[in-house]
Amino acid sequence: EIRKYAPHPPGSGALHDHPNPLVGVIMGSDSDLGVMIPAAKVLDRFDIPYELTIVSAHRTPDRMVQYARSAAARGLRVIIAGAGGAAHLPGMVAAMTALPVIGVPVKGSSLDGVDSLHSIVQMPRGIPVATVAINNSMNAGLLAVRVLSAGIPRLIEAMENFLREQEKEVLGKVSKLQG
Ligand code: RP5
Repeated sequence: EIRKYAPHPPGSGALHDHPNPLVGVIMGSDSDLGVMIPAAKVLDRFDIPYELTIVSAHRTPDRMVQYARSAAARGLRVIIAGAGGAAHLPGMVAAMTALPVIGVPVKGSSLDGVDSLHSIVQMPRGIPVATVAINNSMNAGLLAVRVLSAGIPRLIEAMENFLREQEKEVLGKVSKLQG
């Protein structure tokens, strides 16, 4: 059963924003926050409890190990991990948990984020990381909802509604253009 989410100000940086989070939204640095907020907004929209925090693979390696190793036992079901540069966070976390990990390549100041994309998407065999487009944490949130929705009619219905709304919005623009 998917528990209801009690709203909180996203970006509070707390390790446990909700007592029973199902999704862990982590990022390598506070400089990634702006890119990662859309993932949190999607989870808000679908009433999914989540936590949002900073876990740096290279600056806080012990925290990363502790986070990944304890994630499943704490009740998380999906982890969304955003990182820029040599973006090893999603892969390292995936190596230390059996949970599905969705990686968000964050566009840094150099190389247009292609470095992050390659770091995340090119995981060697055995350790999968689902990778979304550069800076597209909204899709990471939507994918997390889809992962969670297996066997949960409320979530499947909510996703179908979302798709219909999106379609309606585009068709509205088509009619407007055509006058
Ligand atoms: C990575 O290095 C972070 O994910 C961030 O995208 C990048 C730059 O971090 P800061 O130097 O801005 O903290 O760890």
